[in-house]
Amino acid sequence: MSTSSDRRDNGPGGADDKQRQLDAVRVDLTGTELTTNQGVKIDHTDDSLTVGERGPTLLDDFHAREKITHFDHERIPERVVHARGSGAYGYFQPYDDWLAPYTVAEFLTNPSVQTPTFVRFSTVAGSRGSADTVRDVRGFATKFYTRQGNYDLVGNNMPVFFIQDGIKFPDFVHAVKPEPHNEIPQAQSAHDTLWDFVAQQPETLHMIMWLMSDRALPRSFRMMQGFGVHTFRLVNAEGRGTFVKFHWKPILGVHSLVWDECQKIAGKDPDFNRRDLWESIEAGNFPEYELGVQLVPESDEFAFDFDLLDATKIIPEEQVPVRPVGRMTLNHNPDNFFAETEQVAFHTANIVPGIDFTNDPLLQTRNFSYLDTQLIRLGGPNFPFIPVNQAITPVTNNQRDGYHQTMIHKGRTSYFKNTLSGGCPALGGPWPDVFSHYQEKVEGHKIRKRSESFKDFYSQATLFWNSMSDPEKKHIVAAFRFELGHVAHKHVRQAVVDQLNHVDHNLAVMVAGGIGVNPPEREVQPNHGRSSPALSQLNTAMDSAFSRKVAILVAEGVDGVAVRALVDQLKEHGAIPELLAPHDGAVRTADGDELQVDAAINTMASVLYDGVVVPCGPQSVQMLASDGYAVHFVTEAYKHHKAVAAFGAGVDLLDQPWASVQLARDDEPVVVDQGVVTSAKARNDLPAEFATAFCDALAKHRAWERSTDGVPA
Ligand code: HDE
Repeated sequence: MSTSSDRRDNGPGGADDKQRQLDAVRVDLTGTELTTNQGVKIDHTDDSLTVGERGPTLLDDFHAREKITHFDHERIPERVVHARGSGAYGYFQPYDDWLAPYTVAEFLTNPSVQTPTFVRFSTVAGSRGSADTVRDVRGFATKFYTRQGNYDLVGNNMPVFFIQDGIKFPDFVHAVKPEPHNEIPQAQSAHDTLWDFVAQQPETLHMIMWLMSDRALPRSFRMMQGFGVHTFRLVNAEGRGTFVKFHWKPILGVHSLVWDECQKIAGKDPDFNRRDLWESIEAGNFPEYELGVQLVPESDEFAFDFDLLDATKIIPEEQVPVRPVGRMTLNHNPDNFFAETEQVAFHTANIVPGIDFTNDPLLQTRNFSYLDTQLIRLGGPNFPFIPVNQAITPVTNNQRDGYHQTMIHKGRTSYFKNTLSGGCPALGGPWPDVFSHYQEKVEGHKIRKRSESFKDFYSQATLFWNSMSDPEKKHIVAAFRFELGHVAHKHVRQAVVDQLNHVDHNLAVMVAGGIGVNPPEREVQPNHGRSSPALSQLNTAMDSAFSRKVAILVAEGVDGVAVRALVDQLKEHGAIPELLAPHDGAVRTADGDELQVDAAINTMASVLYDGVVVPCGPQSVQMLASDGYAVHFVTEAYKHHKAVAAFGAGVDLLDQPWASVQLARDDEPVVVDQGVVTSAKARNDLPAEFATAFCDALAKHRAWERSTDGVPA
């Protein structure tokens, strides 16, 4: 478990600077006695002060009034978007100084500096209490507590956005949120208003392709990418700018759940992603992400067939490679959800010397919105001094007073220029010690007009579609059919299909086939045929079973010798095995000893694991075969293309009419077919290759080649 006392301490100017600062406000009530908010000790908090035993409660009861009043005011408004989130502290460290010619931002260029960070991951549409595994974009917001002040990279797990100009944001959000008359549906995009908006606003289509893809269903916050989305600017010591796109790449690769699984997890464990983040950090399996940048010299501003300022476009990685800058490790859970994760306030305009904005109209609106939103959410202008938001650098200015002021500024001046306080706080300088806005030359007329260079809505939606593997395409078509199948208005379904026909004719026809509308007769324009392999999740890292959860189903008479060996081998590969049985407690093995169980099968579900193993033991397998939860567990894992394994008599449980894989028979030591690993051996004869082959299947995440359409869900 990581606690404030056991984390690494690398002295001032390092990864723990923020934790040291927070230590000053952390409160531990162990060994204390109950007091009021005024510090008065009390000996009774269960009964109000009344007149007689059955009489009215008295106003004199200051303790009851204080307690109830505080309770009445415990809630603050949830975020208007990204209300549901989970956070963690960590640090970022650059690999080397190769970015130094491009930016004066020290945290990106000084490899000896570990910059503390706080990251909040979120869904977008749902309320604070909604489920984690909904189809949605995920927020990936990082606060860097740098030695030059706070820098916030407020990104998402998708590299583009729904709209090009922030003025449309309220319309988009109103359309995707629960409908206003009945507040249905919660945290779902599958409803009329969102798709009505999409059909009327074709600029949404590229992002909609991402939203219908597996990217919208992350297996874990530890297994998803992050993107700054906008083109930002790096600025070097000479004041020269370079366009930049920021990318986070998870070291564990980018992996997703399947839709059927997501819907079930939403009931079985609505905190699935939050729990995974929390437990991984507690277990020391620290999430890690590599920060990379795509750089474009200002002279190439117009070298692309799209506008760099258009947030509905990516720069394909094959065109401009993502160059690694450094790594972020998340190693510390918050102590208090409200104080830290709920009160953290991100703002796109929190930038430091060496980083600057561009004129992306979406970014420009965000630079207004985030400060504004914190004022209502956190109740006044002093939110930067809430501990999680506080910079690790001194904050010295003449801003004063306001709700919840906690500092006591001494002296009689709070204005600039003064002579009475020696002119302090004084102006700093020169650049790059102080922030200085990038000197971009801008001229023009005041107009309300979208640039012509923003008007290609379809090419990159097509690029995304073309870049998908067959299973990914299949998932996208199924997603469109599910979503539009929940749209009551036929004309809206038709209008979306007609829009999809601009992306790809076959896609539109396939979607139309599932939702009872007319397939478009002919293509609007031929598919350009270009693709970007980096967009497919099939090209992600698939080399490790690290932190994958494995259920081993056991019952009385199980082969304890092999199970114990397997547990050790799985742990050596970094996987997390858990023993599930028809009942909690312990089971007696074939050898008569006891095996402790982690949970009863019917309190868990296959959807909460990455893989499942059915061990030998004829009696054990017979019991599992007659337990509907156990049979369903294995069937469902198979259906969801997960790593499935069995040995000895356990193989019988996989011998089902719907299972179209080859299973180990007679004396075969290990057979691997479509992510299903079986062995006819048991006890001490079970070869070590069994665990290795199973972990390879886990590392591949899913066996998409397995056909599972006919398997019961
Ligand atoms: Fe946000 N967004 N956003 N957004 N956004 C908020 O700020 C907004 C956009 C993103 O974990 C709000 O503190 C506007 C793009 C994340 O606390 C609000 C526009 C991207 C988070 C807001 C956008 C994001 C937010 C709500 C269009 C990806 C959660 C609460 C111009 C690059 C941060 C809050 C956290 C939160 C406004 C578009 C990401 C209202 C007006 C594009 C990750 O200020």
